[in-house]
This record gives sequence, structure tokens and C-alpha cells, in this order.
Amino acid sequence: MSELLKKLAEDLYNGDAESVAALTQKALDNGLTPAEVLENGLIAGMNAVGKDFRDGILFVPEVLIAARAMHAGMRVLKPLLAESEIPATGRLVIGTVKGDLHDIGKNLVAMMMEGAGFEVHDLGVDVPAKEFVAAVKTKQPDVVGLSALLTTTMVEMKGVIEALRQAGLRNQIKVIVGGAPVTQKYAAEIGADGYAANASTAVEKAKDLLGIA
Ligand code: B1M
Repeated sequence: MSELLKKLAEDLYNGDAESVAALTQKALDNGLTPAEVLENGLIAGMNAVGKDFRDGILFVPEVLIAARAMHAGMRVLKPLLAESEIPATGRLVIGTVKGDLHDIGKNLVAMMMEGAGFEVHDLGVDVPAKEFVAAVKTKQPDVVGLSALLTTTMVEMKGVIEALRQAGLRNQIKVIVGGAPVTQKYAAEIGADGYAANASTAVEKAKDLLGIA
């Protein structure tokens, strides 16, 4: 990994939003691709945060500051992510399920879907099933994306799918699920149409399900 990306990851870990934005731009100016900067700079830094959070070395306030720095870097990347994609036509409603406040991964999925040409309606975090149902009625999406980062909230995804079924909307849309604790096996168990491990495969999965090349 280049020294620049190493420094980017370190500054993200330390929550220096200003430097993260500047180094993200510098890495791009030096010819690195948005995907390289994202994976080996921003996500690498956030993975180190996650590890030390788990091990009790970092606490919620530090993690929030690191998340703010991550967003600062993502704002720089946003116009470039998936820029080369051929625009798809499709509409996405996305949100992080009820009880869950994690939004970085969900925002990345939303950004890359937007970059791929999807019209994106982001419902935010802590979204109850009834809000997904209401959004499907009003926004008429082709795809509903559900994100969960906690083992305690991933069960909410099943509730959303069930609520969509009860409202008679399930057959109109494709449901894609993702987030660190979610697996293909879990997605199949709860009756989702697709699972994606990361933001770019979420775009591929959505296009696949809609039959867009
Ligand atoms: Co939280 N947190 N957190 N946290 N946090 C995790 C998830 C945890 C694994 C940390 C750890 O212990 N190592 C752990 C969960 C354990 C578990 O359930 N198995 C945890 C915990 C326990 C908690 C709290 C309970 C802590 C506490 O209060 N005691 C609390 C819960 C709050 C709540 O939600 N109710 C909490 C709070 C927070 C902060 C608010 C401080 C902050 C969130 C800030 C924010 O999001 N704005 C935070 C953070 C930042 C993390 C870690 C460190 C980083 C998450 C992240 O943004 N990763 C995380 C540790 C980790 O994941 N390594 C952790 C970077 C991001 C790019 O990756 O989100 O995985 P990710 O998204 C990926 C894929 O998962 C996928 O694509 C993305 C891009 O590649 N993806 C999808 C995501 N959604 C998708 C949807 C799709 C498709 C793909 O289709 C629709």
C-alpha cells in the first residue's frame, strides 16, 4: 500500500476530517482510482477503528469522530464513484433498518447506485418497516435496499420483507440486503431477492435482478 494511503487510513483512524478530505483528493490527483482510495485508504482506516472498538481501545466518541472523517473522504469520492458505468434506469429506496444507526456502508451503496444511474431515495437510519412500506407506495422503486450492521438488528430485515408482503407490495420490487453481519445464507432464509457483500456488488446485483446489462 502506498505511503499516501497509509497516512489517509491513519488520519481517518485519528478522526482528522480535514486531512482525510485533502489526502483523498491528493490520492486521486496522483492517479489512484476511486476504488483504490476507498478500499485501501478509507475502508482500511475504518477497519482499524472497528478492530480497536471491538477490543475496547476506542470508544463511541472516537468512533463517531472517525465516522465523520470517513464521510469527509466519501464526499470527495462521491462524484467519481462508478462514473464510468453506463447509466441504468431504475429507482432505489434504501435505508438502515430500525434500531440501527450505522450509515456509512448504506451511504456508500446509495452513492454507487446513484453513480450507476439509479434514482435513489435514502430513508436514512433507524427506519421502521412501515416507513419502507410507505416509501414503496409513494416512490414506486424497482429495488429496496436494506442495511444492518448489528446482529441484533439484522432480524429487522425479515420484518420489512414481511411488512411488504402483507401490504401486497412484495412482488413489485426486488429486495437486496447487506451489511457486515449479513450473509447470502441469511438473505435466502428471510426471502430477500439478493445479497451483496459490498457497494459495487450491490450495484451488480441490482442490475442483475432488473435484467439491466
Ligand atoms: Co458500531 N458496531 N456500534 N458504531 N461500528 C460495529 C458494527 C461493530 C462490529 C464494532 C465491533 O464490535 N467490532 C459492533 C457490532 C457487533 C455485532 O452486532 N456483531 C458495533 C456495535 C456493538 C455498536 C454499538 C452497540 C456500540 C455501543 O453503543 N456499545 C452501537 C450501536 C448503535 C446503533 O446502531 N443502535 C454502535 C455505534 C456506532 C457509532 C454510532 C459510534 C458508529 C456509526 C457511525 C455511522 O455509521 N455514522 C459505529 C461504527 C463506525 C462502527 C464500525 C467501527 C464501522 C462501521 C463502518 O462504517 N464500516 C463497525 C466495525 C466494523 O464494521 N468493522 C461497528 C465501514 C463501512 C464502509 O463498511 O458498514 O460494513 P460497512 O458497509 C459495507 C458492507 O457491509 C456493505 O457495503 C458496504 C461498503 O462496502 N453493505 C451493504 C452495507 N450495507 C449494505 C446494503 C446493501 C449491500 C451492501 O444492500 C442494500
